[in-house]
Amino acid sequence: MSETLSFAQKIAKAADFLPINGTDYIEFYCGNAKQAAHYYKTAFGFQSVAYAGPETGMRDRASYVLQQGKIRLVLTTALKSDSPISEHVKKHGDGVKILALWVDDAYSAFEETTKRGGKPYMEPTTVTDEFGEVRMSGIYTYGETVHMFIERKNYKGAFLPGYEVWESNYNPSDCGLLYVDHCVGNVGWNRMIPTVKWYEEVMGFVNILSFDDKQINTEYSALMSKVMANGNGYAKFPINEPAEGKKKSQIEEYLDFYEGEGVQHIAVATKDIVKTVTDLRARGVEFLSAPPDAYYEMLPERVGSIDEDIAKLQSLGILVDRDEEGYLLQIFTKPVEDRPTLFFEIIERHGAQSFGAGNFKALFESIEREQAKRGNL
Ligand code: TYF
Ligand code: FE
Repeated sequence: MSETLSFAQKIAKAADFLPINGTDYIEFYCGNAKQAAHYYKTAFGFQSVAYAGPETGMRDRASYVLQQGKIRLVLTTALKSDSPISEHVKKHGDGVKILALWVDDAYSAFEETTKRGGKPYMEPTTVTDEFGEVRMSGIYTYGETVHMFIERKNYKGAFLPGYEVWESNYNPSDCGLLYVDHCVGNVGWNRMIPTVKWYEEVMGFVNILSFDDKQINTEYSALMSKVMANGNGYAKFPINEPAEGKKKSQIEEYLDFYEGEGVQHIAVATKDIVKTVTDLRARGVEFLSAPPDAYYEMLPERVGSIDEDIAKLQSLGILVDRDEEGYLLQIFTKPVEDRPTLFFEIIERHGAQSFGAGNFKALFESIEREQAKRGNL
């Protein structure tokens, strides 16, 4: 690695034409949003927040808004086959359509990014109801994925104008998930350089970490990865590109089954990963298999002293890594759909600002075991 600057020094070099306060919401286009919402409540501990559909005057779709900590998910389904939502689901299966960013000025966000080459998805629009005003706009990023820019003045409604409060009598408890740490995109062959350039030029982001295929090459799972971040580090978008390996890269498997570029994983933070993962497992969330015993035997030597009990981490399959600034704990779910596409990462940071490079070998071998079961290696 060529890093001589700290993470903080690197992001300080980001441009300031697009101030971002964090992730506003992540919207999935799915085949059956009603059931998907039930899954994210039951399995992941999200809470019912808002609803839009025919009952609220939205004729062509139904959207369920869920929240846990600061993480807001929107699950949207089309009500007719003749809909861009249906087209999206037909091609990609259930997946992330929108990574929405909370900005101070949605009009200037659109202006600044489109004049630098961003492709418009939604012209700046002001929407109002009795609870106030929200301004929004959007541009395309990789594949058919979109970055929406959401400006909430003093909006007091449940989510956005058009949505009603969703009062549900089914409210499973939360699992301690707090905020979106990062969202990873998979791009096609030779698409890394233009995608990194796009985040630099259009969004003003900086590249804070890079891994090439020589650093990330298990037996089969060859890939390259570059992390793009904005100026305060609240928006972090790692980008993966497949690389040639002995067999099919996990990124290629994704591209084949998503039928294009898209969001590969959403990393969500917790302050107590042992409790969160214990809860999630009890609720039926499936995680990648734990690395071999040798991984945990080597841990004290590799990461030094940590607050958690290693035997406990091992029994849950939680991975550990360390960088100059501290350590992190992480674990990955299996894909949450039938297509081997989107999955989740649960992460707990103790100072470390990196992404678990020391776990790549163990992690990717675990991913390959799943790829082999699917016959896609
Ligand atoms: O976000 C990251 O970089 C880590 C590791 O296909 C990772 O979570 C990288 C690539 C990948 C799966 C996980
Ligand atoms: Fe990650």
